[in-house]
Amino acid sequence: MPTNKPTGAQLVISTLKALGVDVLFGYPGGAIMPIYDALAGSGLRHILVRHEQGASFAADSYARATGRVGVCMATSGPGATNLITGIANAYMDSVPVVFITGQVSTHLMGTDGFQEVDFLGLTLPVVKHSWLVRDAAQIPAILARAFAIAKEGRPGPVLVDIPKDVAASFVEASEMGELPAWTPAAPKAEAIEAAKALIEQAQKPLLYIGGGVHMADADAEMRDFVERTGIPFVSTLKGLGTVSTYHDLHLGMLGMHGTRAGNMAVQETDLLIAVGARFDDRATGKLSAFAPHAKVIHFDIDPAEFHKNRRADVAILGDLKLALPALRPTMPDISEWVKLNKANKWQHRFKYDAPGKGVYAPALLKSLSEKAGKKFIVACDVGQHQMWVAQHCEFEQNRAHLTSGGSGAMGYGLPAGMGAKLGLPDHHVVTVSGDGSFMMNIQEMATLRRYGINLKIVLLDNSSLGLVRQWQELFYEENYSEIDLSDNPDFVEVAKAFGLSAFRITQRHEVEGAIDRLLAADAPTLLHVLIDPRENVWPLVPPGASNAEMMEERWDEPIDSY
Ligand SMILES: Cc1ncc(C[n+]2csc(CCOP(=O)(O)OP(=O)(O)O)c2C)c(N)n1
Repeated sequence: MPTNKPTGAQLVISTLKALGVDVLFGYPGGAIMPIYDALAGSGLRHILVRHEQGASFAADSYARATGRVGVCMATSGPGATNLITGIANAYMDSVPVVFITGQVSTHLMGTDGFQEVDFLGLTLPVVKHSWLVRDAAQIPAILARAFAIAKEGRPGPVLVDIPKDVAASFVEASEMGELPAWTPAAPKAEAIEAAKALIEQAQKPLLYIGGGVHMADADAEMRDFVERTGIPFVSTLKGLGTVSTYHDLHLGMLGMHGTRAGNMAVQETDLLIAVGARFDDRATGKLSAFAPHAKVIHFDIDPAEFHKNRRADVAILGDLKLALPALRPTMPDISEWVKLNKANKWQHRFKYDAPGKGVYAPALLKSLSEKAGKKFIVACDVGQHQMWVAQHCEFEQNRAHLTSGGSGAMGYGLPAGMGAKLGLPDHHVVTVSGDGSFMMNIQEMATLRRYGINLKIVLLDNSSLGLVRQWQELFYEENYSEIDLSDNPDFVEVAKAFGLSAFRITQRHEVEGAIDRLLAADAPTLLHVLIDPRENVWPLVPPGASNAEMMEERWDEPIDSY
């Protein structure tokens, strides 16, 4: 019966518009039909992916790249469960994404109805907050709250599960009302004073910068702090680019595949200043041997992070935008310490003169980041190529390095590149992937083609699950178990079949021309690079060892054709 009253589904769409959403990622199905019905012709830009996992990763990277809340929709049952990896990914890396899922109608819930799954229950450990909506009139308020919760404090994924009958029901028009304001905690003056005293007594202070800094939008404050104090810094995987990686005082990434200079500094420091970092095991190595001589100052927005892995001498809870400028120590003389670190950085710099004529992936990535310039954004997959990107690409700005850090989810790279390019169309967005990871969401090439998303893909193909192969080589006595991908399809032909441009290189002398051609292309393009399957990531801290016990680079005899 025609009525002027809106449906719950219409309220979903009108609220998303009112919240300023400009693009969302999704895939329709039975239980979410009313919402897709309301979406058609609404003016909201929806990207129809080819697999829900692609939508979840794309929404995540859109949020990381732009600083806005990502939005993702899927239907109940298998549509929703296909999102779980992406939800966990956003949770582990504290990314603000609102997931809207259809649910079976309320009278079918609990009956094992068609495409029914208790999605609220399934996702409980990996969401910041979730709702099962029972009253359509509440949709505007719930969505507004969901957006606010996703962003405030420590960001994270929020789920709104909407049964089909609730979405289809007519309600009195309701409004989302005022977006609830959230004021981040201001740091306590005593904590700032205590931190100041520790810095003023330190001889070898070191900053340990994590992904939380750019989540707090405190890059400018962080950069200012580095300039004011002259304290050398190491970055976590997610902290890369927060302060330019070109900076003189940057000692590189720390941890398992960190730089020698960075890890040596952590071993030596007498005051470790952790900013928006969580003492993750990939960064710390053996915890008991991590920064063994250091007192610790820990800045975080999430009190649960304090003393979780490492006891802090001073814990500063609150907004980094306030806390960093408030901390104004009179710096002691640390010039010898700075000199030592710069010398280590120079002495242990990466070398790119690998033997042979084949493509040396680290050199290719270094060249790629140089040629792409300041507006370079890279989205990685997971594996050796991911670690090479972290080691060899330079990042001038935050939000430029998009990687599945906490969860380490293969398949992230291609949809992540897509989401970032949609968010920041005037940047050079490049996905760097491995042959194993690429296959996990290869179908999203069709999405690139459909929407003309000008993403560039560098596929580093070693015909194997390289990082696993490396571990089997080094720690399982070369017992290679289920890592062979030598029967990969012809990726150039596959990409062409999806409607992309694609070309291949196999030799080192082809690298420069190929990167120029890739970056200049005005359509989504794949560069397929064959690399030595025996190449390893160096240096490496073996599992269970301390960061002081890094294994050093070694090069095999070259293989010049693969
Ligand atoms: C979804 C998922 N499954 C399994 C793993 C375990 N894993 C980590 S790295 C890796 C190999 C990655 O191979 P590839 O994408 O080819 O990259 P490469 O290491 O060769 O550069 C695997 C299987 C993972 N991180 N994610």
